[in-house]
Amino acid sequence: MLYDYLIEKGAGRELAELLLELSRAIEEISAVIVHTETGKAGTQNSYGEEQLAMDKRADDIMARYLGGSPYVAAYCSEELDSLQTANPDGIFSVFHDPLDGSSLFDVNLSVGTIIGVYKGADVMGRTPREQVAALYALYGPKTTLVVSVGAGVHEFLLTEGGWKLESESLRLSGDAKAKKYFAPGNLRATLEREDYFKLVTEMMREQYTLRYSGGMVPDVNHILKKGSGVFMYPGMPSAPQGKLRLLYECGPLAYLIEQAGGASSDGECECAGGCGGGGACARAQGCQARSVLDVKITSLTQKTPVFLGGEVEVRRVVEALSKIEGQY
Ligand code: P6P
Repeated sequence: MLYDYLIEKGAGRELAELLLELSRAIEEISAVIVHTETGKAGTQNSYGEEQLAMDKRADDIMARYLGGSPYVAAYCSEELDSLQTANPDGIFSVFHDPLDGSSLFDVNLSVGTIIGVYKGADVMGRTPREQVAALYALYGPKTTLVVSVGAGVHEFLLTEGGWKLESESLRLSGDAKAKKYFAPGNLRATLEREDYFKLVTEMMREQYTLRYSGGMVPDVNHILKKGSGVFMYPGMPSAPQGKLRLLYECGPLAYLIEQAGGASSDGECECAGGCGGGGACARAQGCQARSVLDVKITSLTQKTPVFLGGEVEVRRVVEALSKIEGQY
């Protein structure tokens, strides 16, 4: 089912085979999650963040599938320090967050796996627009897999009989009458930047419904499944690039949101005036919010501010938030 569907959507045989292997890794992670204790692994990742036993378990499962795949030349994850060489004859490189939102794992909230796939072994100097596929798994009450190979966004449900197509062509409707949801992350930034405080306050006054769990996968999944909403995780003077990683989180999710007819941005405004940043010009000349997909990849651990959702809402956010020194 999944393999044939991916081929039908235009994936070549090798890519469809790779995504099938990744779906098997997700099945294994899903099964392990239910029975794994929530203890700490006693180690830290390359960001100095405490790793949970389940972080390591999920990363090890992914590494086993990626390292053993004939299609993978190289891979890296949020939990690893460096690019891992896999098969010298491999075609793709894979970047993933094996258990995103793991800090929610010990309180039994939904977590996910995020995966971006590129052709070639080296992505430095390239952009997430070159991804040939992106997908996430959501380990909620149900385990679902949401994937795109460049022909729309499609959701599969893990059943006892395997992966079954649950929703075809998820779309962000852009309908102004659709219910308004927002996921304002990094609220601590409102203490450091008046523009974000003002934007969040305005959206509350406009009666946006809050849907923020602290897990990027369930929060972005909510936007895709409802067909409306905006996820925000801005930078701030004490952390201009924010917290979320370009390769392992923002790039794949931006690919999926844009494949569903939505928009993404890092907050940069590429206006005709060439001001090189959000703020004054955006209001004057119409904001050309730079897509997350066009952010140049300069390191494996690169972070970026990120705004994902309906086109109108993403543009509004970029116009409302000004450039922070050192943010771009
Ligand atoms: P905060 C989870 O740790 C994560 O990486 C994303 O899944 C999530 O959107 C974000 O961080 C939550 O960050 O600052 O709200 O804890």
